[in-house]
Order: sequence, then structure tokens, then C-alpha cells
Amino acid sequence: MSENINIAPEQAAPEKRKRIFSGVQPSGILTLGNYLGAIKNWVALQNDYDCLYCVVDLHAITVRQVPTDLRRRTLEGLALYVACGIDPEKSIMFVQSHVPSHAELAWVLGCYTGFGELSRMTQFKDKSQKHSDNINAGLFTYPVLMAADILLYQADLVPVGLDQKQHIEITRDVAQRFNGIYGDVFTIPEPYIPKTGMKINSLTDPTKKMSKSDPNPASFVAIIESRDETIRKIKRAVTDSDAVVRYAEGKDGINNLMTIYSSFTGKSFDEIEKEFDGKGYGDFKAAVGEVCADGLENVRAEYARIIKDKAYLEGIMKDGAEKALYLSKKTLSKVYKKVGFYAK
Ligand code: ATP
Ligand code: LTN
Repeated sequence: MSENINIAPEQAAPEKRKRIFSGVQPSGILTLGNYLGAIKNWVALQNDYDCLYCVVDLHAITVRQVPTDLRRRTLEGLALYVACGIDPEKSIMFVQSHVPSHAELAWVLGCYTGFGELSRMTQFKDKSQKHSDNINAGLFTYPVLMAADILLYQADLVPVGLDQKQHIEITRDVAQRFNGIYGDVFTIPEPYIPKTGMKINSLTDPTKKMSKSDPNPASFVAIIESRDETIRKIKRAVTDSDAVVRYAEGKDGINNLMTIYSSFTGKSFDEIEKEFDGKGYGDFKAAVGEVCADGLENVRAEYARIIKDKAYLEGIMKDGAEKALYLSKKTLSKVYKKVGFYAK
């Protein structure tokens, strides 16, 4: 993998502001993985780009959800975006189901996406295994809806964790195919993947991605859990028995904790190895727990304050949906015209 598919912090702010789109599913309580892999970067990007950040509830129902939980988590997801530092004055925040263009464009794009290419998606394979009792068509066409999200807004960049790279690639393929037939309709988006934090692994099985829908809460750090809980979970994280803090193959647990430590402190793996030279895992885990709890402290305090103000959050949602609808309709009407739909 070249350095440059990862973020290029050296990328200067462009003349005409470029567009960014990203989203998180309200499928559970947001984790440290979501924060370091995605949302932390969204905040950094909003000064230099025009950003749209979405709570992707349509995607969440590809896995069975309890309706009251989904509704509550949608509001909580938006509150977390704000608590993490997304500024409603700078960025558009909205809920995917509030803008019908997403489902509309997804239908059209589905007719330009191959069964074969969807079958190759690793997320589909993983989730079909996890939910073998409910392998639905939505789970299969999930990437088409994601392509619609991105292409509707002519996004140039999509800040996501590494697990989503394949979905950006299929989005590019579908966009190029469509453009090849009808001319330049869609901007071809690039992934924007952080150098550290691109993949935070589970605390209980460090060979797997940390995931908010993991039924075992010990496997993840939730962005909004208590300081003590975070420190306790990290203390209990699964590691090897080698007792040397070193980044190396086969040391998935320690590699993961080093990645987390590095993401919060900005220290390189070499520096971390030196810092903990001669010290045991106990000391290292305590330090990781502390930096993690410190790094999330402000977000947690902001969240506790904002979540109480439902009217404020609903205002952001409503305003965001109006703006997003306006922008999305420009692309959707162009697409409808290009494919030959009769104008109203
Ligand atoms: P689910 O468990 O419901 O599949 P998830 O926790 O994997 O959810 P998503 O909503 O699928 O989260 O992802 C939202 C964003 O967070 C994406 O950009 C994704 O790449 C990023 N992300 C999710 N988990 C991680 C992780 N463990 N490490 C880095 N980035 C992550
Ligand atoms: N599939 C993504 C969530 C998502 C997304 C998007 C991310 C849906 N639509 C558009 C970026 C851009 C995931 O993280 N699982």
C-alpha cells in the first residue's frame, strides 16, 4: 500500500473547496474505532473542505435493529458528531432517511453494478457469516447505497477506516462505468484513510476489527463510557505472554494498544518502545488507558451536555437535511435525464 492512499496531511487546502462525504451507522454505541478511524479526521477536515456528515440509518437496517434503539441511537450519533467537534456552522449533518435521494439514486446505480462485483465484497461475506439467519438483499446491495451517498454530493474525498476501502473502490468503478456511458456525471471520489487509527482491533480478539455491534462490550471502548470503564477494559485487553512492548508480527494485542497510544500521543512506535523499555504490560496498559480516557474526556463532557438538548439536535438535523436535499437533487435530476426518464 502506498503512503498516499493514507492521508496526506501535506495536501494543501485547494483553491475551490473540495467536497467531503462520510457516515457512520447508528447500529450500536460508537467506539474508539469509529473515533480514531473516522470522526477524528472529519473534525480536522472541516476547515478546508465542504463537508457532509451523515447518520446512515438506511444502512443500519441491513442487520435487524430494535426500532426504539435505532431511533435513540440516531439522535445519539448526531450528538456525538457535534460532541466530537463537528461544527453545524461549518458542516452539514443529517440523517440519511431524511433525504429520499439516497434510496432513489441507489436504485439507478444498482442497475449499473454487477452481481459478481457485489459478491466479492468482504463486508458482505463477513456479515453474511455473522447473520446467517438473515442474509437479505439489502446486505448484498449495501455498497450500492453507499456509492449513492457519496456520488449524490459529488464528493472528492471520503474519510473512512481501512475496512471501507473496498467500498470506495466499487463506488469509483460504478461512477466510472456510468460516466463512460453518459459523460461526466459523477466526480470520482478518493478514499482518505488515516495513517494511524485506520484499523483499531477488538480488545478481546485483537485479530479482528473493533466493532460497535460486537455483543461483548469488553471488546470495545465506547466513546461515551466512563473513564474507569475505559481504563478497566484496556487493562483486561488480550495480549501475548512475551511481556515486551514491541510492535511485531504475531503480537496483535500489543500492536493494537500501541496503535491506540500512538493515535492519542502522536508518538511513533519506536518512541513508544523506548518509553516502555524494561517495563511490563501492566504499566503499558495503564498508560494506554490513561491517554485514551484523557483524549476522550472533552468529547464525553460535551456529549453529556448536548444530548439533553433535543431541540438543538433536531434543529441541526432538519437544517442539514434541507441543505443535503437541495444539493442531492441537482445530481439526481441530472442522472434521471441522462438515463432517459421522462421529465415531470
Ligand atoms: P458495525 O459493527 O455495525 O458494522 P462499525 O463499528 O464497523 O459498525 P461503521 O458504522 O461500519 O462501524 O463504520 C463507521 C466508520 O468508522 C467507517 O469509516 C469505518 O471505516 C470506521 N471504523 C469502524 N470501525 C473501525 C475500526 N475498528 N478501526 C478504524 N476505523 C473503524
Ligand atoms: N459503510 C460505511 C458507512 C457509510 C459510509 C457511507 C461511509 C455508509 N455510507 C458513505 C462513507 C461514505 C461503514 O462504515 N460501514
